[in-house]
Amino acid sequence: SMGPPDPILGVTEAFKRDTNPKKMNLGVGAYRDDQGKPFVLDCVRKAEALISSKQLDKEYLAIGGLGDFTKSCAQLALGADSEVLKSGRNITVQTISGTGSLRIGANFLSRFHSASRDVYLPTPSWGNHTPIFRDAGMQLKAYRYYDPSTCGFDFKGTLDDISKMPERSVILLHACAHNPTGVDPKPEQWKEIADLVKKRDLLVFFDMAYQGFASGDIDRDAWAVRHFIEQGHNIVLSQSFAKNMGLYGERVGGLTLVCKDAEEAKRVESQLKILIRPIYSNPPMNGARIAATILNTTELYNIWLEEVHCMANRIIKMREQLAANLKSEGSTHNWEHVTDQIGMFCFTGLKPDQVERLTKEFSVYMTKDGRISMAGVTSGNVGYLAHGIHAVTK
Ligand SMILES: Cc1ncc(COP(=O)(O)O)c(C=O)c1O
Ligand SMILES: *[C@@H]1O[C@H](CO)[C@@H](O)[C@H](O)[C@H]1NC(C)=O
Ligand SMILES: CC(=O)N[C@H]1CO[C@H](CO)[C@@H](O)[C@@H]1O
Repeated sequence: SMGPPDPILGVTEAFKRDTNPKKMNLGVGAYRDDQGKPFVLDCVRKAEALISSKQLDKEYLAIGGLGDFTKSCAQLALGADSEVLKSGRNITVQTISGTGSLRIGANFLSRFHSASRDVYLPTPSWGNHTPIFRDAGMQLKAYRYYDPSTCGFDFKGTLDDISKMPERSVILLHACAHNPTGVDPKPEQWKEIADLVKKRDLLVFFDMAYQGFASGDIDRDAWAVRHFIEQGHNIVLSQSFAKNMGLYGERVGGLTLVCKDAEEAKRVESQLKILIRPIYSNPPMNGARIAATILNTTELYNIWLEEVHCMANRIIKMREQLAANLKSEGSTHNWEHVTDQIGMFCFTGLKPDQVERLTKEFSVYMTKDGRISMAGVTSGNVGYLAHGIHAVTK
């Protein structure tokens, strides 16, 4: 029988059919420059030129991927002076971007985490988390995360729900720039969450798809991940380079497991290889070469830091302009959450009927939950967007 279309990609289809010259696609989460054009980072172009000049071969990579890449990938997340890396109790495999890394991680837990197959997702979470874990054979559970009444973090609800999770369950946490809400815990709140998670003896699966994209600072955005590790949590970590290097279609990611010791890391590595081999044998090399070159070449690395900072800043600026324009349109609602939230997405709080009107009357395309991709907002269209939002929320 015919399956239903993908909810997010369906938004893009409808957008393409619309002939209104003012139309806006705020559905898909891909960065655009202030002209609304896809953006290829300068450090990526330079890395490509460097790679091309070396005339490298196209032999298969190892099952776990490119060694230069996995090494730099783990260092980026954990910090170069991480105790975990120094003691060798880490294992990182290159994966097919964040999705592939979540799925390999989910398959691994489904096969080996015999203590529990329950995985707790925040409500709401990235739409793909549910089928990823379900198809891997995990049992889906939920914990409170977002408070619709404040468009902010439901800290009490989160703590209450964690305190009731059966011991040794798996909990999925968004490391930064929570998708779809843009709502992150503050460091003090992360500390309490880490303590409670420890008390419940839960296994933490961090999804870090936006390192650098939230604050513009890669270390600040990795704070929660590093804090949990310092507190003795042996985490599972998914990383994606889709957003922070703009390598969407190259499919570059990493899956890291922090183990009890180097010996356990070796055993985990052996099983990850056994798991990956019958799925895709070995990962693609081009994007991993690009990312590894950037991460391992001082000049390109510094350009990258600057570019991540610029992308994050443009989004932060658009949030400010959207809130200011709503005010000057005469909206009397509280739009503070627009600037409080962080990362690629803004959870506007618009109701489904308001979203429908915004699409029908203003050709502004977004997901039904009221999420807009701030990356699709520019200085040229932010006024039009504010006008439309005000019109449907008066
Ligand atoms: C929370 C979250 N996790 C993972 C991903 C994975 O994306 P990709 O597979 O393109 O790296 C995304 C992308 O939108 C995301 O928002
Ligand atoms: C652990 O990290 C170190 C330092 O980054 C790296 O050299 C090593 O290859 C990693 N180990 C595994 C098994 O990935
Ligand atoms: C700038 C940088 O990170 N260089 C590193 C690239 O990789 C080699 C080999 O792993 C290191 O020795 C360099 O320090």
